[in-house]
Amino acid sequence: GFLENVITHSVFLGGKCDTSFIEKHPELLQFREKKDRASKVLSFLGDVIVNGSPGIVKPLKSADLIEAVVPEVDFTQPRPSGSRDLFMKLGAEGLSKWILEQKKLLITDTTMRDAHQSNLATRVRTHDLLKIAEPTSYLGADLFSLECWGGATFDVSMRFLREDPWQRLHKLSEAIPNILFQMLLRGSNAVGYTNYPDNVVQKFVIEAANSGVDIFRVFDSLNWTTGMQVAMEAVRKSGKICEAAICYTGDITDPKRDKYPLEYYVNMAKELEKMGAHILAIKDMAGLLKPLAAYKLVKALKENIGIPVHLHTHDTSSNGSAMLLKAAEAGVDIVDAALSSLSGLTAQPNLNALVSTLEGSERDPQVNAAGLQKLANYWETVRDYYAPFESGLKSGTAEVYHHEIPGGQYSNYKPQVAGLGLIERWDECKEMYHKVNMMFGDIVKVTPSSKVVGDMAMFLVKNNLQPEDVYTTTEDLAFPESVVGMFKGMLGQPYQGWPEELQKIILKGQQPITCRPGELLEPADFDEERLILEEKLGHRIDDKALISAILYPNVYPEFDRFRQEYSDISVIPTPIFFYGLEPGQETSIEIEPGKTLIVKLNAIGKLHDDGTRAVYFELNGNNRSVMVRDQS
Ligand code: 3PY
Ligand code: ZN
Repeated sequence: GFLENVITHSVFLGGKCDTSFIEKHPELLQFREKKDRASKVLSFLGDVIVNGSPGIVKPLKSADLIEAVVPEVDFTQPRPSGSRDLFMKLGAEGLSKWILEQKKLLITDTTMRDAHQSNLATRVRTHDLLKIAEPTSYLGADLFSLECWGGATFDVSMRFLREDPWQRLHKLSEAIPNILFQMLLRGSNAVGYTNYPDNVVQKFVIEAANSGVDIFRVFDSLNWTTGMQVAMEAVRKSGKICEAAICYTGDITDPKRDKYPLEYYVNMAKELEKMGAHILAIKDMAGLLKPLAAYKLVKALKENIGIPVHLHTHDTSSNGSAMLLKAAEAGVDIVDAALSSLSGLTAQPNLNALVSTLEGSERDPQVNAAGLQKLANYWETVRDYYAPFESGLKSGTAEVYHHEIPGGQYSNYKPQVAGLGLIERWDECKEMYHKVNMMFGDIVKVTPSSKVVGDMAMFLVKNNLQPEDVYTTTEDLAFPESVVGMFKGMLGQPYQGWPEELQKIILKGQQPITCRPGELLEPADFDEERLILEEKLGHRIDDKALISAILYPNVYPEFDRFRQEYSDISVIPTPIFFYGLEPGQETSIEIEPGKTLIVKLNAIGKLHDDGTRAVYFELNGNNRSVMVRDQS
């Protein structure tokens, strides 16, 4: 044990130890009980069976959920060539030209990222993605791209699903080598909620490019192009496709909402083209772009820039399909949509319906409609597994034009409100979101600026305050940290600046910055950070893990500890992962190719005085039990 601990220690492996190494590292003398993979998986299952899954108040019964049918595909046939093959041949510039030459409307499928981020709080697991990955590479081969990474998926996969986002990306790209992979990158905020040093953003892009991302949709949460520079340059340098986004807010057809008129977006688009974008994205994160406005905007952009236009929206109002149709009429090159069963509500409009609508028209997307229906059928069953994460919205709502909550935030804001015990004041919280936006000067709201608006709204509701009270109260208000940071300039600068009086009140004498926050942040010392982390974790880590830990310094170590204790649990089928087993129920878990555990729950033991219970299983026919701490 001792020797093994020494020779597997990160410092020892790093070759940087002298003779004092053993004295300085008392942890070498602590022997961890070595558990095999199967025991770790059983420990995890035991915990879910006794304590449930974190955040799920009303669990389902896994036995009631049926296994999703994976469509039959003849894998002996060669894989159809797709957009990624084209990109390999043409490069980024060549692909951009090719897009402009297409008459057909190109389609990005967001099912694997934004659709479930928006409708299911980002909870879709790698297990369900991987099962449909290979069929997708055949049946969806005519799609322009698959959005399958970035946004909140990075955070949620480690924090809640306990799985490695890099592994998800890598495995998906192995299974789908022919279709372009697209990710959402929050500019200087990478895939987090705060500004990171430039070299962290650069390294993140390099690793993501190496792991399978082809198109990086880069945006800034305040539409501050300065904040997009580093990320855009890093993408261009990696040889991948730089898609720069203008975030759409307000309403260009409403003369009363004149802060962001048509020219504002056209100017921003021209600037992004100059900055080296291969594709321009219209990022309508809340679904505020109305059909007639879309026609105007797309027409104007097509007239003023020479790169393709890619339109992203959310169907919160249920006007999404009409909007896409008008945009297609105006000449938009690519649109985002989601497979029908995960579409609509706060997610993207219905992809299959869009395809049918355009069939036979000038903009016929020329995709395999029957194949895409089979994929949608798979997701229809899978969606049931995630029922506790649904937003509760049952229909589209025009109210979104008023509150302007982004689709990806809606299914997150609601549980946050509930977590503060304010759910019976949900309507007030939505209204307050609107009021806070106006108070902040009518800003672009998208992660992370949207989160700040949400934080402030919840703060005011919780404290029974109205925005006016902030100016008049004699009380010393402890504003949320995110609000102070944003007004300090840590997310960059909003169009036309911050309201000055409010900024003074929030900053309480602190001086705001107006430069790029990245300029003030020390570059990360990757070697140093790696050493610190490896010592803390007690094992070596690769570059991707290092990036995860730098982006999420609190989440990553906890995720790592979890994985040490329970192993890689992304292999467990989703119903079992969330809801466990009932006594007598059996499941099979393929822990690695060809190695399957047949697990049956026999019984749950009585509560012991020390707060633990035994959980009795049958593992591949042998009796096994694990002790679990009962948290109830
Ligand atoms: C994200 O940043 O996660 C978004 O989806 C923004 O719309
Ligand atoms: Zn979105």
